[in-house]
Amino acid sequence: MGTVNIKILDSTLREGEQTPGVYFDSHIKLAIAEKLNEIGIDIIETGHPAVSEEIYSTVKMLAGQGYNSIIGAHARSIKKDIELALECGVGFLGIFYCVSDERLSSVFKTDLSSAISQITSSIEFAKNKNPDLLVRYTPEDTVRSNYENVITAASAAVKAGADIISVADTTGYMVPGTSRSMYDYISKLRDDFASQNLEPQIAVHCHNDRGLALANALDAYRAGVNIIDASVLGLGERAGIVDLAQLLAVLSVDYDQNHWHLDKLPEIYQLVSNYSQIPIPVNYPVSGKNAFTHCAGVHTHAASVNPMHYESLSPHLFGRERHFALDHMSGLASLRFALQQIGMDNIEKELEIEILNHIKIIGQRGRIVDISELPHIVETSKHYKRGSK
Ligand code: HCA
Ligand code: CU
Repeated sequence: MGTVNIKILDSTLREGEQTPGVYFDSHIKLAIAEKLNEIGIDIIETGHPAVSEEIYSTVKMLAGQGYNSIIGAHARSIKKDIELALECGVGFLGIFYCVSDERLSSVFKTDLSSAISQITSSIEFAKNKNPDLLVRYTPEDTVRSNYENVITAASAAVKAGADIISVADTTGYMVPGTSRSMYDYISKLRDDFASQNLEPQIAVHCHNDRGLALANALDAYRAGVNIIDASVLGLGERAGIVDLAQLLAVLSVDYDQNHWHLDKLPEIYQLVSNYSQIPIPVNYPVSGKNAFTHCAGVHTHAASVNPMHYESLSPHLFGRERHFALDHMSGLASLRFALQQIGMDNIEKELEIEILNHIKIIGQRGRIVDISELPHIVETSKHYKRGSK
């Protein structure tokens, strides 16, 4: 099935900043939020105002930008955190608190019923101060916590005014098609709310410890979840969370959800990669340098006839171009495509072969020829040919 109008929550500025070594200065956060707003992201989670004064003022600044995206903050289930978030003028507040008996007794020295009264009074406090505020409650490590505790705490949260309940796979534990299926989890949770006449929006937050974050998010989508969390480059604690571009690609191309300006993705990936100092892996789907580059001669030949022979996603959808790599694998098809790109397509075959030899030699040394080198290689090959005769 899938939700008619799926919403995306981007957490690059909150979860993404929990990547070891990553911190975005306030003006970088502004630049990132601007791009997320342009892409058409529904909710931008911008940080936890209680962490520092700088984060507090940044969240406040972002909340005042008048974006279409709703600006959100993160808070523990504590009045002080919630007050600070409300002062920032956010439209969305994510409150989290664990519900596992073991965590509650060993870390918080409390029990479920006290935790629930703290959660409900926090939600009531926030809603009283701002009835328009969208409030999300997340039972941290939802999927590994005792289900009875989750449904009890989450139902109490909804009755206290929470609009959204998030299912957090905090440790990337779920595996599609097994007894730990996100599809089954979300379906059961929704049915158990419905049987009490409760109908909160359901969100999903999938960590990528097993490399299954996107698969689990899509499983949740199939089960009718309303909001999916993601971040640019999948940044986040440990192996991170769902990669935003990959998620939007599949939702747009394969599930006909066309709400986003996907052509803005390369700009935000470059921005986040530069300022997090985390390189985009070359073979990263959608955003990697090689994501739309064909290499082997057989591929480039077939792809130059019709790109769809070796592509199931069009680069143009994502503001990208198709490339044919020029290296030791290249054949005449790649070369001719590249020559066409630089407007040098009237070259006699003998010279083309000479140019290709040049390219192959460079490729065998373990380097790809950049298109900007090509005019110089053409010129050199002419002289090389003359010189060798
Ligand atoms: C955290 C953990 C969290 C919370 C998600 C949420 C998780 O860093 O606080 O509040 O919805 O993965 O459980 O990111
Ligand atoms: Cu998380």
